[in-house]
Amino acid sequence: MFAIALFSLVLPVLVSAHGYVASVTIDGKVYQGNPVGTSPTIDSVIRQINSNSPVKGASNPDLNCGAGAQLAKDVASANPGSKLEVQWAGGTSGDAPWPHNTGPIMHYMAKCDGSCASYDSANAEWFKISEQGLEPGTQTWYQSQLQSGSPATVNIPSNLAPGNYLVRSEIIALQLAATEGGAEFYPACIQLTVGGSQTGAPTSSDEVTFPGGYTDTEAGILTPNIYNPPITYTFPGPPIASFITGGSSSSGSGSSSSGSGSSSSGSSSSASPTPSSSSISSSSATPSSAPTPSSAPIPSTPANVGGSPPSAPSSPASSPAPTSTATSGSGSGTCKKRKRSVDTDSASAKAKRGSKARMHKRRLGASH
Ligand SMILES: [Cu+2]
Repeated sequence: MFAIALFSLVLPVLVSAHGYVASVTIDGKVYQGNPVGTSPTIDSVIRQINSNSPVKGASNPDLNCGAGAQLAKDVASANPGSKLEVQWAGGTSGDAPWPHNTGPIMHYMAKCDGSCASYDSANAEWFKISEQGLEPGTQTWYQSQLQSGSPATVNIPSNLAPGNYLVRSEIIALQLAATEGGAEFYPACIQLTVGGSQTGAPTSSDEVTFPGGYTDTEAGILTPNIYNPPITYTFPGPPIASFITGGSSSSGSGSSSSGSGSSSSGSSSSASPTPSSSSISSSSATPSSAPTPSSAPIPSTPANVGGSPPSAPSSPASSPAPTSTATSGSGSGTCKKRKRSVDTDSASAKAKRGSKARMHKRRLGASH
């Protein structure tokens, strides 16, 4: 009896260290975030959260921009093709590395109604711009690179129309996701103004709300075989917006394929099917390794995000960044590290498509 009690006391501790976005670097300029749950001292572009614990449950309002997310004071300038390096950190003050290594990293964007500094994103229409799962040909998740201090990297779509946008960076940690409700969501929002004169925009079938875009039981969130290789990982949520992937039939009309595997993202071949497997990190910072799915027609428009190097404009090199205390790779994450011998097959059979996501749209309380 006592032994059991003790055990249950100890176990939660092992998985209790989590994290947040400590800073973001946009075309080389660093923007710091405020530490979790503190009185903000920086006019940041990153919406501050009040807990670094994971958001649990697909209908949780905090799935939008993170736990108790607050509007941020500033907005960062970016352009089509701009490179964002999102520095996920462990703990609450940016001094430890990201603690988890199992599960996808995804990025979404949504247009703000007016300035993002005053925009309540509870009903924002999010479209996916990138998704990264297992590194092609390996048994390693891209997420594991964050443990060594690398940022999650994503490019603003090179053909995105100008405007005010939020970028929603999301990590899902799946170490407990063999059980329904076990998936840990870590969303974070960054406020941007995107310049340029491109015209790319999502269609309504590309868009979802958060909550609304996920269910607790869909593939990629409920993952009974997460430690039972080989894994064929299916990303949750909508496919990458069609204007990014080239508008080819890949993401279809969004109406024809709910639930089915979609012809498009070359389901389970070996290479990562989406053109979005930008290097998170380490090696080359430039995302130039996107494998083009052989099956999919080559889009005339370069498939941005991690795809071909953006025709990017020179970054508006303006004032120097605030301090640049990006998290270093040192420190000690305390989260229990589960085994990470997930088998290859980075292929992701895309199961859900736009129409389904659309269906889930609904209003679920407000929170930023
Ligand atoms: Cu954690």
